[in-house]
Amino acid sequence: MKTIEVCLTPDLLHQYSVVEKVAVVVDVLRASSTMITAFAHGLDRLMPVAYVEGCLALQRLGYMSAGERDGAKVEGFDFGNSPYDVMNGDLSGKSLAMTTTNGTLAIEKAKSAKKLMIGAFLNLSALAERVKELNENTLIVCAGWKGHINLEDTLFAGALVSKLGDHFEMKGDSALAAQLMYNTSKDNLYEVVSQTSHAKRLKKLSAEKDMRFCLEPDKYDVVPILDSEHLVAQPS
Ligand code: 3SL
Repeated sequence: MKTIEVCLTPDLLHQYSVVEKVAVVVDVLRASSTMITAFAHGLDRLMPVAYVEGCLALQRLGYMSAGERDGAKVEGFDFGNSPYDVMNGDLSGKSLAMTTTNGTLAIEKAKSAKKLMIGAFLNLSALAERVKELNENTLIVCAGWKGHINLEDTLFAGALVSKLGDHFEMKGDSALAAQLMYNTSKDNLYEVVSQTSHAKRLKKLSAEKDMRFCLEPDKYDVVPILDSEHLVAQPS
């Protein structure tokens, strides 16, 4: 049986051999949720970029741009890091360059994986099906917050581990901890996530509605996957 592990923050990635694994990168609030929403609304490809300058350079080459610093849209970008921005942004058939504080950095750090996919509650079941089909040792990489763990990504990791429990062997206590946390929170996810430090940051940015949206399970069946430098929508 293949294994499933959880890396609770990209700062711990050196403890896992990501090159030998399928990586699922998650930043529930809000980067991976925004990416999934953009693809669900027709985005053609997305270049994740670690730094603002890289995004602006791609914008000059014709890409649309999206992302945040301190949660706010970066000056000169077309979109912020809200699912509502990209669903109303007519991104159909377009290329998007995106940079966020933790989400795109986590992708950058995990990109040597055998395959890299993007997960969030929004695509939970479709993603679980894809991971099952691939049937490789799998590592869930939580974006966390500036090197620290966060609860919302850990809860998502627990949800995915729960879905894959019969097909993969859980390896390491972080997978077990994530699953236990998810099991005690799943019936009141919004109330639990509302208590997190990032929820409090988002409230200050009036992005509470984003949070509610990002916690909706299985809204979309699209699974973004890294193909060379770009994320593309997984063909079904
Ligand atoms: O850290 C990130 O990558 C962002 O998702 C943070 S925020 O929700 O846009 O503030």
